[in-house]
This record gives sequence, C-alpha cells and structure tokens, in this order.
Amino acid sequence: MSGKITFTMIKPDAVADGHIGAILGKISEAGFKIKALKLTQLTVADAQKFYEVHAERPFYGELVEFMSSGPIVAAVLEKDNAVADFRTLIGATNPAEAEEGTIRKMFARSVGENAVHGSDSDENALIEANFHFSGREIF
Ligand code: ABT
Ligand code: MG
Repeated sequence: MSGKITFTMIKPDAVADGHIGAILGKISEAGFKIKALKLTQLTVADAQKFYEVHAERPFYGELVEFMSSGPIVAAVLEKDNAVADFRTLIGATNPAEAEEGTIRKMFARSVGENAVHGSDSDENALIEANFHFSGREIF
C-alpha cells in the first residue's frame, strides 16, 4: 500500500535560476495537490540533519553547503502513489540521465545541484514534512 503524501524542496539552484513558478506549474499539471508551501532557507545544521544518511559520502560537505546556500521552496504534496509518482516526475538524480520532460532534465544544473528533492519512502515523506512544517501549516 502506498501513501498519498510526499515532501519536496525546490533547491537553491532552481530558486536562484528563477524556476519556482515553472516547477510548481509542472507539479500541479501532474495532479499533485499542495498541502503546505513556503519559501525558507536551511541552516547548515538543518541541511546536515536532513542529509545525515549521506554523512559518510564524499559529497556530503558540498551537499550541505549547497543546500544551505540560499532560499528553497518546501512543500507537502498529495496524490495517490505520491512518493513514486513524484520521483518519476522529477527524473533521475543526475539530470544528464533524466528522461525528457522531467523536472530535473528541464531545470537542474548538475547531479549536485539538481533542482528538486523528492522523498524516497512514505515513512521519510512524513518525517520530512514534519521537519519543515508545523501541524497548523499543513492543510
Ligand atoms: P534528493 O532528492 O536530494 O535526496 O536526491 P535523490 O534522492 O535523487 O538522490 P540521492 B542519492 O539521495 O542524493 C542526495 C543528494 O546528493 C547529491 N549527490 C548524490 C551528489 O552530489 N553526488 C553524487 O554522486 C550523488 C549520488 C544529489 C542530491 N542532492 N542535491 N542537491
Ligand atoms: Mg534522496
């Protein structure tokens, strides 16, 4: 059984490149409902915690620096099969390998600056949504 909720961030590269509106448009067109939404910025500590599963990876330092480098858009999205369908919509982690028409193919700069995040499981979607939003911010 797959859940109805996923969590996304429009990352600092895509915000800086002016793609917030276009990305939210693609998300809406794909049938996702917005349950929570805000422009915010991760502290270094927030980014370390959010990506702690990658703490031992060689790219962790750069990843944390990048993710805390500027504003992001955080959102909670609802759709049947939300986690898997959203990862299909955004495309492969490396935009060079992403399918035509996916958000990363269209808007990402590189594997390290790849425009959007999508939760990788129902359990993580809830953890990530609650990390970024209080109960009264989720509708
Ligand atoms: P996220 O949605 O950011 O979690 O990306 P995704 O799940 O598609 O890919 P993972 B493997 O979770 O990558 C996390 C972030 O690490 C960056 N990265 C990954 C690199 O910079 N170099 C690498 O070799 C790999 C494998 C990509 C992701 N984020 N950003 N920004
Ligand atoms: Mg991931």
